Amino acid sequence: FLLQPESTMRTSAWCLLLFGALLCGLVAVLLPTGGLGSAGLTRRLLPAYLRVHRLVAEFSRQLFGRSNKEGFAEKNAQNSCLYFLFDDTQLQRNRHLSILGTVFDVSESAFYKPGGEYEQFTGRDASRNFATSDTGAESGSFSDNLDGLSGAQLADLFEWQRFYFSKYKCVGYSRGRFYHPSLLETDYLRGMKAAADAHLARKSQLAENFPPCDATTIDGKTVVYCNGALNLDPNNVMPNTRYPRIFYNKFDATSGCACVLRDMRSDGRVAVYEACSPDALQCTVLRPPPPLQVGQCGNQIGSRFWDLALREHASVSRRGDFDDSLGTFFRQQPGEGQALKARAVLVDMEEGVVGELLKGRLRGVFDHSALITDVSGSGNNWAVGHCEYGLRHREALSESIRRCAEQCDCLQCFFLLHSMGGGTGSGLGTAILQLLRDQYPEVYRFVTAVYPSEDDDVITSPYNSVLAMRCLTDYADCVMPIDNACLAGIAQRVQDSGRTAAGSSAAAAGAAAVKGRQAIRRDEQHSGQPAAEPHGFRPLSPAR
Ligand SMILES: Nc1nc2c(ncn2[C@@H]2O[C@H](COP(=O)(O)OP(=O)(O)OP(=O)(O)O)[C@@H](O)[C@H]2O)c(=O)[nH]1
Ligand SMILES: [Mg+2]
Repeated sequence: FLLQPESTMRTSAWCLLLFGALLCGLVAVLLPTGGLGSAGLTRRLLPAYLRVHRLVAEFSRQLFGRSNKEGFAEKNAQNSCLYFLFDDTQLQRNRHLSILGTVFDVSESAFYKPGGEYEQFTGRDASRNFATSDTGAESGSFSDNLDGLSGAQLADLFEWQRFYFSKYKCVGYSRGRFYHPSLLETDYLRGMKAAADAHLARKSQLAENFPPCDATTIDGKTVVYCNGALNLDPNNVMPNTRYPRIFYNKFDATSGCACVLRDMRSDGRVAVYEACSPDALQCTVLRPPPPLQVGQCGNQIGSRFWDLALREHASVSRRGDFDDSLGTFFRQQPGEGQALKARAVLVDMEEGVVGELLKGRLRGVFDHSALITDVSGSGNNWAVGHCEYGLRHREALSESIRRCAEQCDCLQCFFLLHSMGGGTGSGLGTAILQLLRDQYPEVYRFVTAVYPSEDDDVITSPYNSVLAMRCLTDYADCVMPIDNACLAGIAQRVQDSGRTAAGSSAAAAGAAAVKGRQAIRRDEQHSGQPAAEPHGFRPLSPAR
């Protein structure tokens, strides 16, 4: 060891030698007096060993002019990890959390105590769950297998690890996939690190060429701009002046506003905003009309959409800024706090589902003036929804739709989401389509209709579907039918593949998307604000 060329090995060898001498001295002095019980021996001696190692590492660095490059020594010098090697039983017994093979003592945090919200992460290495934002609450699966994960997911995972370093004491390493028994990193861990680094390098290159635009709301409209100020003179430009463009980022599969230099304006990845001059330094974003969610099914699927949209945005815009992509689906309420409001019309003829939405986590997001409800529902009867409620609520529906339509800049289509099996979705949904046809004949009507499965529990669903289909034929311009049986099958398959945890990255991403957890917000990581929970979601607030 003493002759090893690697400074890490040499340092450790020297360290062990010195520590051994120290230990002998201690034992010689303390054992006869009964000063050290054997149970606490290792625990008491470890900090001393760590201190000796640091001293020797520093001495070695000064002497040989080299820093420790490899594996654990560098990490320890930076993060003060203890040199403990944990096996699975020890991890479980101590209720420690392992991420990428690094073990943290989370026992002091209420979140990880028995009954705590994140108890499930203790006693194991659930690195894959961190990377895929799967808390395991639904899937019940935990794994440290990172095969098939994307660079972005791996980069996220290493960020999680930094988070734990910043908040909890690192007490050692878990043996297995990420660390050899010698405490050196495995090739597997190095490969994952390299993939994450490559991702970050590409991402920072992209961020340099396509920095995000600033955005603000002027007269209720979203305006995107570059160069840090509004109302700049487009005739007085400098070589570093940037122009707002829609940027299609294939790398992250996202799109949004990016500021590009003059000679990058013809890049294939960018496009001019509709109704905005190519030389403009700011553009008003044209907002599409809001979706109309009708009935229980429409509102339940819709609510997951809003949830997912917010989480996706949170994962892309780490500061949670209000930008043009958020402006597509949300608007900022004028006044104090500038609350975010979903641009949706919620319709249901019973109060239950909408009431739940208004009590849930997204309660602040829905605009109460865009809710239309009744008390008793349509009783799974197309005719009640279509004829009775269609007539009774025609005025309110018309008014609500008009208000939403006025807030959008390019009224090209309406988008309706409902089931074909229930009374409200099929009956009132198609009555709304008829109303749109009458009042906005020039505007396209797109419908996503959920068709009942073979084992549907609504006995009248075949009748409702047939009656509604006739209306769709007459009033809709485009229908995207969704087979509920297929939907359930996909969800099941994705969940199963998530359970084995070694599924493909696509499956994992799909699982997270179905669960609506694609983008877990790292509250404490990014905000500097106190947050309620490390794995939870920041309370929604606008323009942060
Ligand atoms: N995929 C999916 N299908 C749903 C959901 N909720 C209900 N459905 C389906 O929708 C059909 C029943 O329609 P609902 O939307 O519950 O009924 P409704 O439109 O509220 O009508 P009424 O209850 O009669 O007033 C059945 O085929 C259900 O399987 C859901 O959350 N997801
Ligand atoms: Mg209902």
